[in-house]
Amino acid sequence: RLIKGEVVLKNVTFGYVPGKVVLKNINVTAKPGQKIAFVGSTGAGKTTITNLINRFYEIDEGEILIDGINIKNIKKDSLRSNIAMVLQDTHLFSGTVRENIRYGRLDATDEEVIEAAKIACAHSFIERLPQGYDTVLEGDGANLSQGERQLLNIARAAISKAPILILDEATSSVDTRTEKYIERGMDQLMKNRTTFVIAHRLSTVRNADLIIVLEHGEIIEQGTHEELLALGGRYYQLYTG
Ligand code: DUT
Ligand code: MG
Repeated sequence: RLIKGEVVLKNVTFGYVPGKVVLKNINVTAKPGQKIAFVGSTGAGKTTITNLINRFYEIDEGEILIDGINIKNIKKDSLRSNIAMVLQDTHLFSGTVRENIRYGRLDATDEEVIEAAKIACAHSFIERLPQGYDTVLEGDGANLSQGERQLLNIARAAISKAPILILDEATSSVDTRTEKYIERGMDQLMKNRTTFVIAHRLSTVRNADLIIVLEHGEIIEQGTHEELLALGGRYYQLYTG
C-alpha cells in the first residue's frame, strides 16, 4: 500500500505516436506533500506529464516511481485509489450527486460528503437541485453546467484519501467570484498531498515549492516563483507578458 506520495520521473521520454516525441528526457522529483506546478504554452506537454503519472499511457524511455516503486509494478486499482484528480474535462457517471462525490470512498458518511462539497463550494448549488444530494446526474453530468461539474470533481478529490493530487486547470470553468471563494478549499485539498498543478493563471502557481517551465516537451527552466522571476527568462515573460 502506497502512503507517502513521493513521485519521481527519471529521464522520461514519450510520444503518443511513433516518431513524434512529445516529452523529452523529463526529470522531476516531488517529495511527499510538495506542490509542483507545470507551466508553459499550449501543447508544451503539461497534461501529458500528468497522463503518464496516471499511467494512462506507457512511456517509451525512462521510469516513473511512486514511493520508489516503478508504476509499471503497481496495480491500476491501487494507482487509481492513490491519485485523486480534477481535470479540465470532468468525469461524472450516471448516479446521484452523493454517489459521484463519494466515488471510491464507499465508506464515506453523508456528513463527509457534505463536508467535501462545502470545501469545493458545491454545497449551495447541490441544495438547489431538485433532489439535492440524491439528484440523479444524467450521463457525464449533462444536467449541470461545466463549472458545477468541476466543483463536483473537486468535492470528489476532497473526500478522497489519495496522497497524490493532480489539478489540471481544475477551476477553468468556474466563474471568477467562485474561484476566489474556493481558494481556501483548494489549499485544504492540497494540504498533506503531493500535488501537481497546471494552471494558466500564474497567480495560482506562484506559491508552489517548484515551478517547472515546459516548452515543446522539454524542461527549459525550474525553480520557485522568486527564482524564476529573477532569472528573467521564459517564466518572467509569461508572468509579465
Ligand atoms: N497530443 C497528442 N495526442 C493526445 C494528446 C496530445 O498527440 O492524445 C499532442 C498535442 C501536443 C502535445 O501532445 O502537441 C502535448 O499536448 P498536451 O496536452 O500535453 O499539452 P498541454 O501543455 O497540456 O497544452 P494545453 O495548455 O493546451 O492544455
Ligand atoms: Mg493541457
